[in-house]
Amino acid sequence: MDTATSPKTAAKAERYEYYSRISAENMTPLWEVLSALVPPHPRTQAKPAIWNYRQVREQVMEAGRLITAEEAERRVLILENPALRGQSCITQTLYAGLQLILPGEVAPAHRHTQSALRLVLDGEGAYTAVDGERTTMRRGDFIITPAWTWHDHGNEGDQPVVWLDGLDIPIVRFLDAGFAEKSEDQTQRPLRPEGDALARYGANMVPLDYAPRPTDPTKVFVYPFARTRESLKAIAHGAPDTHHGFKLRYVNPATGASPMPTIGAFAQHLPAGFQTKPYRSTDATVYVCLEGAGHVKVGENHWRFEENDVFVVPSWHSVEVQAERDTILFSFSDRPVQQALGLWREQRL
Ligand code: GTQ
Repeated sequence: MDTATSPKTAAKAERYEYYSRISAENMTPLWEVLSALVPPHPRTQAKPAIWNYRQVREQVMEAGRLITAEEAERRVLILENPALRGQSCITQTLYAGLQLILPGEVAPAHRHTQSALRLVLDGEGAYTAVDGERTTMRRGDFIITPAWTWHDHGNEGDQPVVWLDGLDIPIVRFLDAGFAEKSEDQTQRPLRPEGDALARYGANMVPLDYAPRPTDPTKVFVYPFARTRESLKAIAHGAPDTHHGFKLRYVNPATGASPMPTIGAFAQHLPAGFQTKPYRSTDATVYVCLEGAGHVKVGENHWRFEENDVFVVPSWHSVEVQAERDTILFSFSDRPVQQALGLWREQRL
């Protein structure tokens, strides 16, 4: 039979002719896209990826010879998911980048509705200031810049300092809710001495009249690595969780909620030789190795990682980690958003 005139082909031709007519009215048939719109399980476009710090460090330093922090406003190399190039994101919902600040430089004060986290990776002597309080940036420190808080960074030491930025830029862009402004002052005048917020809100106590609303940003904006590390080591007795090792979640100590409404953050200790069982969850997660080294399997990808390497586990991709040595991993994801919306799922495989 001549296929060009078969009833099936004729019906298709009629449909396509119909699609092109309704397209003129900005309409399109659901039945052609339904299974993609309502998939049986997440089918992310994002791909697993790793950035080896040793390989990219020199390129980060090269940026320091090409542009000043002041001219750039923020001198950052964005880590783009290889399947989402040009979109400035490491997962569908999160942005990550490596920020460099050289001795004597300042990254001028600004604020925006995007929330940010910093994870200090390399070098000493930099500070970041959040709403009038400075904090010295030490390796492994987890520092946050809640939405709409003024922040500037500076380096008063003698070494280049690099940290990982994590922001909810894609979420805020998706919602078309982004605002930003630059301060008239390059650097904020300190309003309180360093350590004030941690002493007031981060020592299992709060000021007498402190009654935060659920949407108020956390007052604690630095989680020093020394404390995190001490906690991770102190809980490393008995059997580690089969899928996570010894893993803790960062919280706003006043509320128990995630430090930022859009980004959840975690730290985990995997004892030398430990191997996690495969695990997956709907929150695509960015991992950073703070201590140790090992191998990670993400979906079908196998990589070796060492200190300061960054890898991304897309939504619903299984992850397995094997620690060569005592290993500490930091990670962050959009989990609080998914949990607030009742969407978050996980599976121990
Ligand atoms: O340090 O304020 O990586 O505003 C991207 C946007 C860092 C920052 C980024 C920002 C910042």
